[in-house]
Amino acid sequence: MLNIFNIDTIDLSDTLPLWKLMGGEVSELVYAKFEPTVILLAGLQGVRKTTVSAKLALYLKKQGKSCMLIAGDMYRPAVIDQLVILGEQVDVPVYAIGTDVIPAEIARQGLQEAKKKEC
Ligand SMILES: Nc1nc2c(ncn2[C@@H]2O[C@H](COP(=O)(O)OP(=O)(O)O)[C@@H](O)[C@H]2O)c(=O)[nH]1
Ligand SMILES: [Mg+2]
Repeated sequence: MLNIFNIDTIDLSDTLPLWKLMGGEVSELVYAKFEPTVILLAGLQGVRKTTVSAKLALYLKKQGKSCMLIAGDMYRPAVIDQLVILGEQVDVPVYAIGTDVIPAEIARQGLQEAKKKEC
């Protein structure tokens, strides 16, 4: 039986293209030459993207950066609330406009807002 909790026992050969695409190494954050820097977290459901985004925002805030979180998931309203709550906890603004707009448009509007607020 496959032990999903021990990565050493899983044959990753089938997933290699994805690993190659995403990169397997840890690297420094690269900031954009012209602000704002946009960081997109991509991954399967439950891999901690939302949690990490709030932790990352807190980390960046402590580095003296101003940042904004954008709630781009239009399919699961609860995760918008999740990000809003986490944003409150780390005291970082969250751009959320609900579930009626497609993610690309949410990102575009959120970026516009971030620029306006000089995030
Ligand atoms: N126990 C524990 N749970 C965590 C941790 N980080 C995230 N979670 C929980 O794991 C679940 C999935 O995380 P989430 O950030 O929502 O994943 P996403 O679907 O990739 O956005 C949520 O219920 C989180 O509260 C952690 O460090 N410890
Ligand atoms: Mg999420």
